[in-house]
Amino acid sequence: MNSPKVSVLLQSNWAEAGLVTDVRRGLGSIPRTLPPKWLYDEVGSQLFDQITRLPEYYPTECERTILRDRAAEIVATSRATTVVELGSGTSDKTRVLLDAFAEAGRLERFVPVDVSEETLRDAAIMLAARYPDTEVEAVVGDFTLHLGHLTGYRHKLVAFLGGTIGNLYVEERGAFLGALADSMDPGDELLLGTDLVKDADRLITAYDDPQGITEAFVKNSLRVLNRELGADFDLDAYSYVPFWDRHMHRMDLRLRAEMPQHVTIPGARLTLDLASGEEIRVEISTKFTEAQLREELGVVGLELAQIWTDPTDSFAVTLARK
Ligand code: AVJ
Repeated sequence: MNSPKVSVLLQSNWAEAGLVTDVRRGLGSIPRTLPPKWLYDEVGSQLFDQITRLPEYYPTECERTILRDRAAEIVATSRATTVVELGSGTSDKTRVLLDAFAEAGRLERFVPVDVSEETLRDAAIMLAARYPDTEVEAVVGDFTLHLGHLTGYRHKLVAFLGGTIGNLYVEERGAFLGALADSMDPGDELLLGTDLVKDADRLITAYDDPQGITEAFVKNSLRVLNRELGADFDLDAYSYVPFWDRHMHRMDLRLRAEMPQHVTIPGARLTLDLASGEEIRVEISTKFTEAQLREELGVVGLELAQIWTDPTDSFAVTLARK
């Protein structure tokens, strides 16, 4: 039996402490923001899963297509023997890639990294059984905090898929890429999934589905605060405002108070007075061009080796090397 190893780097109070800090910092100042990582509680993860199956939401399917059709090419272009996956979840989409590495006899080690210990343990057991010759070393960690712990592997490819990098604000993205590059040795590689700039209609439709699933997903952030911090947000008092910021190349998903709101958030020792029309920024989803990718990776010393897109040129998977 191939047993996975699981290391826990997160402290048990990670979520509680992090949420309070983020809420005090983000909601306590103007413009009011809430980091998107708190969208993914049980309900939020289920809603996101539904989003990925909406006909309007193209990114998941496009990335899956690229990984399926190009897995062998990606493996042939890469020189890695260890695959690290950041925000791995169930590693569902990654499996076709891992299969191709294993088939080529190149999957010595797989290191899935995720904040959700339960999901990760289940995934690690499944993956160890699927790849009997591979060491599965799961890490329960936050990829914004624990990149420094991933330096011990030689010849690694760090996969960061799903377009999650697009959720970081520009400064956060620069800091993240810098820390990531620092955690890599010369020759190590990054496999990055990013959504691409495209016409506004298609983008807005992908984030404003007629069934209202995306709206429910974004509004769930307030429900998380009500439950975890004893807040008293009235969800019906907010409307969902998704818009395309064409200067920043990003979808900007907000909640707007339609009437003045007095909100108490006891768990964060915070009270808010929102004016009528005031907005809370819940999530951005940045879209890239090839030139932008090349530039931002270049700044941190990563050279773009190859970029694969789906047949509709909607989404990109990029291999870069240090
Ligand atoms: C999973 C974070 C990449 O930005 O498209 C989908 C999240 N938010 N619909 C994205 C999301 C609203 C998604 N990411």
